[in-house]
Amino acid sequence: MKTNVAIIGAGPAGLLLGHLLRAEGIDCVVVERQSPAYVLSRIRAGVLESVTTGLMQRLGLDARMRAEGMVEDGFNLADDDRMIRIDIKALTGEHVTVYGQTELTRDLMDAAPDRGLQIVYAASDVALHDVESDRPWVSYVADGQTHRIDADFIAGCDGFHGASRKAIGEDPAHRFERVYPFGWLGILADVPPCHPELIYANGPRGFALASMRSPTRSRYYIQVPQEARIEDWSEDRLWDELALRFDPISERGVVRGPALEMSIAPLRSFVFEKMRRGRLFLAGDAAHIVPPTGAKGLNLAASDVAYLAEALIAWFGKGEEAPLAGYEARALARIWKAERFSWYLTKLMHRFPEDGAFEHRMQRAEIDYVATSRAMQTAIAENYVGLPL
Ligand code: RFL
Ligand code: PHB
Repeated sequence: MKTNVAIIGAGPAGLLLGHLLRAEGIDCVVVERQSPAYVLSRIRAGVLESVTTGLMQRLGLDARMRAEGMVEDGFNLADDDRMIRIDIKALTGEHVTVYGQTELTRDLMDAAPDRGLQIVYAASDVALHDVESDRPWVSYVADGQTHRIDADFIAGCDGFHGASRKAIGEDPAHRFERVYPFGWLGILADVPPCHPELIYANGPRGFALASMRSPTRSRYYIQVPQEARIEDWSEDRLWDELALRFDPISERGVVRGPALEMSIAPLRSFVFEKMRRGRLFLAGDAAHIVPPTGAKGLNLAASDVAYLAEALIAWFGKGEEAPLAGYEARALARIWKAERFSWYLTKLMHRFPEDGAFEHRMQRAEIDYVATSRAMQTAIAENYVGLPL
């Protein structure tokens, strides 16, 4: 098979890139290791910046998102029993949209056949070849047969554990990493959220987040030690913990219900600064990870592919090399700022096992400063809604 751009990975980065290229008549094929059902079963992001919703709008794929997504004009930081509302609408004129990654992915998947975007699911042993030549190619195994895709370019959108970053070469000089000594235990349930807006809470029992997917579906997380195992957490134990943390500060208190999903995600900050090798480009989690505090991961994947699509469109349309040459620097400038914000909010809102009384007083002083300073709140709000492209 021959195509213009072979895209590895059908997560948000790969699917968005595929649609952006197809909208300009550029041929592409997406190769995904998992099945469609598996991809849709991963419960991840919930908060979208206008950069991300804007891309869906530009593609004309935003009808369901506009109908079902929840516009949020503010969110809350809680410190023990004090709530600080960050009025993002008043401070920035913008809002964020609560719309699950699963739903966004489904919209992109469903629209693929009509837009001529071919997606090969359940492709195993995906390998990248000759990425420094003008004719890079991808091989994979499906239905017991080895297939080959010849392309002009390869886009590595295959997440943190994918094959593309390895094909760039895992030189430690390009890796910048911080692993946090805790994870997030999350639960999704069809119960009304405890509060109309998100609450990021730093309490004596550790960090907790009250989020949602709709007025009838809640998403909660709590900080758990790095070594915590999901088997040690019954649903009842988690609901008890959430009630302890949110009943005193939320509008309605925590409503319990059967879990639709429960899982633990480790927290990591990671940037791989080499996002290009020859005709291979990385985008999204393949090149960087943020801790979920701040809700930046999916949104960064979206801004990467907006830049990459623009550069590829300029190459195919006008033969321009410069936008492709500038992709890495342009993407990294936004990535590092989102890394900084996610790291800052993680440090501000979590209990670190190595921290003593002094560090805790520093955290409290910082939160107190946020509570009383419009400048601090504006800085937080403008990062939360997303820095401009
Ligand atoms: P993905 O979504 O990991 O997709 C990569 C795809 O590549 C496939 N793949 C391969 N395909 C072929 N060959 C291989 N060798 C392959 N290896 C992997 C995978 O199966 C997969 O389908 O990366 P992408 O597209 O870059 O998207 C990134 C986002 O998924 C991620 O950044 C966000 O989910 C992060 N995130 C959040 N981001 C936000 O913007 N807002 C949030 O509110 C938010 N909350 C979260 C989050 C991530 C979380 N977890 C579980 C990590 C909350 C959590 C709990
Ligand atoms: C979510 O709803 O899953 C969510 C919201 C905000 C975050 C992270 C995750 O910062």
